[in-house]
Amino acid sequence: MEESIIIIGSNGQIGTELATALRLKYGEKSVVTSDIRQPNTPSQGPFEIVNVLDKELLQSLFEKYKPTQVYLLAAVLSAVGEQNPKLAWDLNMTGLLNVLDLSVTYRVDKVFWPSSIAVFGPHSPKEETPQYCIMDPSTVYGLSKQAGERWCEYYFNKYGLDVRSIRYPGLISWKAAPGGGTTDYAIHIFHEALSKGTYECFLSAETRLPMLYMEDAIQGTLQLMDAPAENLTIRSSYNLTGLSFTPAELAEAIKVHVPEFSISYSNNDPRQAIADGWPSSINDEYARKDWGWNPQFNLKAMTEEMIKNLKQNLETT
Ligand code: AKB
Repeated sequence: MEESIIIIGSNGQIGTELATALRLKYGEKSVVTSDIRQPNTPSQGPFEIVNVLDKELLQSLFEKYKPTQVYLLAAVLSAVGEQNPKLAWDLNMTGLLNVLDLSVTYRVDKVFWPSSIAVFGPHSPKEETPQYCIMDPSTVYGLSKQAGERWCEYYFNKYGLDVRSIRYPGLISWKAAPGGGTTDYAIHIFHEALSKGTYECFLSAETRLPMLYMEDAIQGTLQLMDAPAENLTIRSSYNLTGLSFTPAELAEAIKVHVPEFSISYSNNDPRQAIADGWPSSINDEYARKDWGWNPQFNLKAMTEEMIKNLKQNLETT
C-alpha cells in the first residue's frame, strides 16, 4: 500500500532533515510537511499550515490526507519551556493528545513522537542511565515528555495504536537551527568557532551530556519506524545515544580544525541547572537489541562533518 505521511512541526531542527529522508524513501508527494508558519526554503512536496493545538484544523489535515504515518515534532524544548511553563505544557501535552486521538479515529498505522533525556532528573543514575530507573524531571519540558511517554504507552495498550518513540539526547546538526534547548551550545559553538574564533559557553567546561549526530538520529528514527511491531518491547520511549562529551572536550576537537579557537565559560546561566539534572551518558541496550541500533558518528567524525559542512555554507553565502 502507498504511504501517506504527515510531519507536524516540520520546519524545526529534526523535521527539516526527517522530511528530506522520508521523501527520498517514499517519494516527494507521499510526505506532507506542516508547521505553524511557512518554511524558510520552498518545500520539496506538499506543505500545510497547521497549529497542533487547533484540533479542527488538524482534523481537516487527517481528513484530507488519510495518513498512514504521522510524525509529531512540534514541541517547546527545555530552555524555552522554563520561560513559559504553561505554554510548554499546553503545546507538548495537548498537541500530543490531539494527534493520538485523531490517529485512533483515522486508524493511522504508525505514529512517531520524540521524547528526550529530559525525562530523567537529579535522582536518576547519572552514568549509563538505564531504560528503567527513578525519573524525577525538574523542567516542564521533562515533565511533559515523561507524561507523554505514559500517554503513548496507554494509547498502545488501550487502543492498539502503534506509537513509537525515542528519548533523543542533544542533537547536533548544521542544516537547521536548534530550537531552544540546553544542548544547543554544541551547535552554537561550531558556528562561532568558524565565524569569530571564540565562543562563550553557557555550560561549564566539565558538563558532560549525551549527544547524537543528526545523520545517526534520522537513521535511528527510520530504523525504529521500519522495525516489525512484534520486536518492540518498549512502548513508552527508547533510550538512545551516540556519544557523550563536555564543552571542554568538544572545544579540543574543534581546535584540531580551527587551531586559533578559544572558549570561555559563563557561570550564571539558568541552563546549567537543567544540564546538572540530566544524565551524562545513556545506556541504549534495548534499542540495540530490539531494532539493531548502531550509531556511526563519534566525536572526531561528528566534528569533521560539522566543520566541513558549515565551512561550505559560509563560503557560499
Ligand atoms: C534540549 O536540550 O532541550 C533538547 C533535548 C535534550 O531534548 N535538545
